[in-house]
Amino acid sequence: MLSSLSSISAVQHTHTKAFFEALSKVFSPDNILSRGQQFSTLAKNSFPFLSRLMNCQNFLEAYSPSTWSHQTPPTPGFFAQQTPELLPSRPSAMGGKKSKQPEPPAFLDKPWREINWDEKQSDLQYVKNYKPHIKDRQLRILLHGPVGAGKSSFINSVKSVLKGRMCRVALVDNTSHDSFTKKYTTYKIEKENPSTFYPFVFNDIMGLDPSKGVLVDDIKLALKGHVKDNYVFNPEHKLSDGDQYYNPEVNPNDKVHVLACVVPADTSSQIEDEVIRKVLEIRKVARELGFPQVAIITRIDKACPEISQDLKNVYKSTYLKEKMEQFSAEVGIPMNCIFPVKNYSEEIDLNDDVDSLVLSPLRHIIDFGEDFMNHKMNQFEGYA
Ligand SMILES: Nc1nc2c(ncn2[C@@H]2O[C@H](COP(=O)(O)OP(=O)(O)OP(=O)(O)O)[C@@H](O)[C@H]2O)c(=O)[nH]1
Ligand SMILES: [Mg+2]
Repeated sequence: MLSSLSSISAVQHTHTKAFFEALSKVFSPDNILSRGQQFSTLAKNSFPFLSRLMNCQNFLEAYSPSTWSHQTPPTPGFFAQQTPELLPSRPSAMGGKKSKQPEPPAFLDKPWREINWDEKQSDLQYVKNYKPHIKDRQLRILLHGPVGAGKSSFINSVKSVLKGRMCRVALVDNTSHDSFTKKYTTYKIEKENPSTFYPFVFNDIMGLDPSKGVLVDDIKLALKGHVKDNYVFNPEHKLSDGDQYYNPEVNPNDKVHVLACVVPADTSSQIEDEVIRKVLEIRKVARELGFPQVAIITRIDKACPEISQDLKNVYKSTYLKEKMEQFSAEVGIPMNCIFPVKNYSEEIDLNDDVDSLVLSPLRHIIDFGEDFMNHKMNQFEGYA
């Protein structure tokens, strides 16, 4: 065994992953499993270099956290078959409880995603010109996410960009102990012509909280169009058929077309594991119904001082990119459906860069929702 271990020791400097794969051949999984706890203690006590390797950064990189999620077990191989104490702690999304402290922000020379900062007008025009292919239809976009993530602020930001002036229609709160938004509310946005509206609406809901927030069952009902406006969410009881706010006769415009998960990027707004579990549950229902899903990452200015100084740094920040990748791995939303935004929060006047970042997800949401609506039309609205 010693000679085998010295040969392994030689491998450790080349690549940690390769090292552990070699090690797994020496200690067969069956043998390891049968010894379990004893083996891990023996390994830690007898081979100090092994203990060091368990904690080393190379290991984390070799077994990329981006491949981990609640649905996917850790990378197969030696460690997939080990007792939990041998596994490095799973990084948690968006600065969750278990995440390691973020490293100081670093910057890329070139942005990893292109945004044309000078094309705000064409993006704005695209949104203004949007008309659903199906006559008299409107897109319904449901926002969900942790308490204080910026759901209501995002609706205000969209409305401000489209109206060309600062708007505060959805009430926003700065304390964020409990969800400030309590009622199910549909927000329409007026066009320039009086009494005409954009053909998309936003639904704001109570925030997700480990114990007190909106119930996942109520979100499921909302997705299917069964929740009437002004319903006050009750964290104790779900809405049920027969209640005055239960909509039994759903028409196509009541149903949701795009589900947007709003999450904060800053570490001061850490997301609890229980909230992540609820997001996953909501995503599962939405996936079964075929909804397009996006994530909107807010408070990016609070997450990174360089972004706060200049929003154009948004896709140069490796810190933010890692945050997005972690969230993507945690909940399964692909990176190209995750959009960082800076909501209007302290500003009193509009800013072109803020507008550009808000328009970026909005364009995509409209495209995804339009495709979904047409697809469902072809399937005879089969998700009631
Ligand atoms: N700096 C900064 N602050 C933001 C941003 N988005 C939201 N906020 C602030 O975060 C706080 C919470 O925002 P809300 O819009 O009320 O969050 P919410 O998700 O609607 O919260 P609940 O309704 O309580 O679930 C407010 O003080 C906002 O001004 C952002 O992008 N940057
Ligand atoms: Mg709110």
